[in-house]
Amino acid sequence: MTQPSAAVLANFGLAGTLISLQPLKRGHINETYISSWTSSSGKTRRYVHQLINGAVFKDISVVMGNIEKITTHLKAAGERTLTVIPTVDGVTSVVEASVESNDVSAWRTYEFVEDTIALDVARTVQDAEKVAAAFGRFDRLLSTLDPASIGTPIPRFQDTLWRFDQLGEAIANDPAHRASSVTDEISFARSNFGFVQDVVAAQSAGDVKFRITHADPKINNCLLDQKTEEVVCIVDLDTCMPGSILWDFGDLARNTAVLCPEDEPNLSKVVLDEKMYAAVSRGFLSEFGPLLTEAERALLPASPALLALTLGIRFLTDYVNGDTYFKVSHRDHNLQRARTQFQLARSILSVRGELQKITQNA
Ligand code: GN1
Ligand code: MG
Repeated sequence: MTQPSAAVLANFGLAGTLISLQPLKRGHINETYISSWTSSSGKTRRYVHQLINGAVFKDISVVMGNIEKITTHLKAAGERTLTVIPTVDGVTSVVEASVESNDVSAWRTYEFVEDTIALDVARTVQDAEKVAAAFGRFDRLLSTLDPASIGTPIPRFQDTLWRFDQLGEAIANDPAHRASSVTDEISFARSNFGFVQDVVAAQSAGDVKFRITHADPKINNCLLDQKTEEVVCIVDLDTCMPGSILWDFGDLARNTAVLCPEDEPNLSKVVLDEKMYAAVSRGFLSEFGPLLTEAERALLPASPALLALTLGIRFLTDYVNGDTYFKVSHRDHNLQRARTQFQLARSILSVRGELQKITQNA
């Protein structure tokens, strides 16, 4: 881990004396630290410092430009959101000089959102409905911002057909000599190519709008008030980009309607919970329903399997590539994550008809 140096921190001109700097172990891409500062009157203020991973986010100015536009827009709508702390020179990030790579990684600072919790797994249907409504609301509020004004921080991010190509390339190059050990997983991915083609074709044929999406609507990217457990705000705005609403609904359902973590090793636990899925549908549609086109509404139930497959393929590709993209905590971590997502896709596809009915009735 690279922690922000005193020189990096000084750029943000934070008032008071630094009393602690702690890593926050969350997320697979960026590095996050929390700093505490006391003023002479004894008041403490906290900040979040994140090293934006330049290997993943090739153009940090796109990421930060999007975040400025989106947070300004949300604040104008009276919504709580993240607050970026600019540097004393008025820019929003500071290049990390010690990272040995051609990619430029950079630090940014946010105000710490105090007195909140984040859930990794929904405990109740109320949790799932509330979080889904918060993401639906986020997407709805951003529907009044021109999608053309928002950049694409990671090109082809949720382009599942392209993700298949990436997997094929990884297998052909096989840099870590792992491809022959994952033939079952590769076969599973490929056996779903037809399903993916059908959903992609239906999206292109139908009236699926170009919209601003969050593109990483994980349950723990929704902060809840520590006491009341009401939604406070949506965080992790790095992947916000123009795209399809199916990405957000699908990813939300894929992670919020499942009662185990994303790297659950016991695959018998990896199932889509229909009650949770119904709650996700109700919550999301309570906010975003009126904005959906008929084609979007009809395609929503296919999106959780699509997003589970996409993420599974991404984890598997990274495993074959030797773990160069996602952080891992053990050798087979990406493989385990891929298996979990594939098991989830299997579970979702086996109840596709049910999901159609549930979403229709939500
Ligand atoms: C990554 O780093 P984190 O946890 O916010 C990834 C998402 C995946 C997620 C899976 C930029 O997000 O796409 O859905 O892991 N972010 C990027 O947990 O690739
Ligand atoms: Mg993220």
